[in-house]
Amino acid sequence: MSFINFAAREINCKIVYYGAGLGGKTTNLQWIFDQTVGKIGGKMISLTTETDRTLFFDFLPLELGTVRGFTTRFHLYTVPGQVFYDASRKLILRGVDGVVFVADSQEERMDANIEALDNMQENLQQHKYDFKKIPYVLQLNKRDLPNVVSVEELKTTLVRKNEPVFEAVASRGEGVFETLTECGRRVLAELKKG
Ligand SMILES: Nc1nc2c(ncn2[C@@H]2O[C@H](COP(=O)(O)OP(=O)(O)OP(=O)(O)O)[C@@H](O)[C@H]2O)c(=O)[nH]1
Ligand SMILES: [Mg+2]
Repeated sequence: MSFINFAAREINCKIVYYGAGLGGKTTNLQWIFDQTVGKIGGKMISLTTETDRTLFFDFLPLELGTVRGFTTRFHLYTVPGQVFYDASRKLILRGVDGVVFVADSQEERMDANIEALDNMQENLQQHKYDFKKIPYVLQLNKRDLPNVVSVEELKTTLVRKNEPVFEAVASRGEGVFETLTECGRRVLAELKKG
């Protein structure tokens, strides 16, 4: 649920990057951050465990456009992908306006992708979201690796509604802004309806 700050004439929206462990969610955010607010001295909050993986969330305010004279500010979060952090994932989905699912294109991560997708839908449902209606984008990441599943096969397995699909190499920034912009565009379209 977007939060409107009338005094500042700002609409705050929350986009959550979801997906299995090590799929590249944090890498997406890091790239966006480095190209935007990082350049002007902004801060990204990243809590990590000893093994340097997301424990809680990354946070990134980013302005993408206006709705009826209000500035829109996007807050980007990633969930921890490791299976045992389900409580954190559930918490981070609270108040979400749009979701990006980052799939790992590698053959050996297919089961993990499917498990994470099911888990995402389950957690959205627990927050009473209608998955059919929520702004949602699928990213097929790690397209640079040798052992990847074909895009067609990934689509057959991972597409859950009529969502847009983007190929990406997040570590090189490829497809990163395309993914975010489309999700942001869908969130704004939803806001304009309401
Ligand atoms: N080759 C390749 N490596 C990538 C790509 N994107 C991310 N990586 C690497 O994959 C590893 C995991 O990336 P993260 O962004 O930390 O993954 P995550 O989804 O945030 O993982 P969790 O926080 O554990 O859920 C890192 O070593 C990244 O550099 C990519 O497109 N290609
Ligand atoms: Mg991470």
